[in-house]
Amino acid sequence: NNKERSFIMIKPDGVQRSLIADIIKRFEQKGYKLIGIKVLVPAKQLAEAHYEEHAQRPFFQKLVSFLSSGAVVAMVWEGQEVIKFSRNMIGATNPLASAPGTIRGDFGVDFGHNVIHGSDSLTSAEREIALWFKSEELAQYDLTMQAWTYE
Ligand code: DAT
Ligand code: MG
Repeated sequence: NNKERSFIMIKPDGVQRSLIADIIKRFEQKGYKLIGIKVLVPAKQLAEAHYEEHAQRPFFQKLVSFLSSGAVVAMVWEGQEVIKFSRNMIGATNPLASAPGTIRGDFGVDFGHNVIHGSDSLTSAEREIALWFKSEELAQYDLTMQAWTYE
């Protein structure tokens, strides 16, 4: 279904390294539709809620302070299989293991600073979108280009 939505976030390292336009360009050129976007410095509480599944992991505090250490670009992208496919575009969690051509493979070097987040399932996409966006912050509109993206 081409209404599937994923939560995609450029992390503080990606913003500081001027990768915003490059990353957005990849999603836009793929044919996905941007329906929500904002820049914010996440409060620690929001960062903790975002990564709650990792609360018991030894790297949790470091992860949360990193995410709230600077501005992030939080986005919602819509399109067919966008959750699974954007994970492929993003690449493996460890930038050293992520393939060239993926966002982490092309732009990242170290584990904690891996440039971007993308939801890993429908359940986490729904949870993360609701955590970061109010429903009125998500735009409903038609992209005429989509008649050419989808057959
Ligand atoms: P992903 O971001 O690919 O969904 P994840 O959900 O397993 O990966 O982990 C969330 C973030 O936590 C990840 O982007 C980087 C950090 N992280 C994961 N595993 C780690 C580890 N073993 N050591 C340090 N940081 C780690
Ligand atoms: Mg994850």
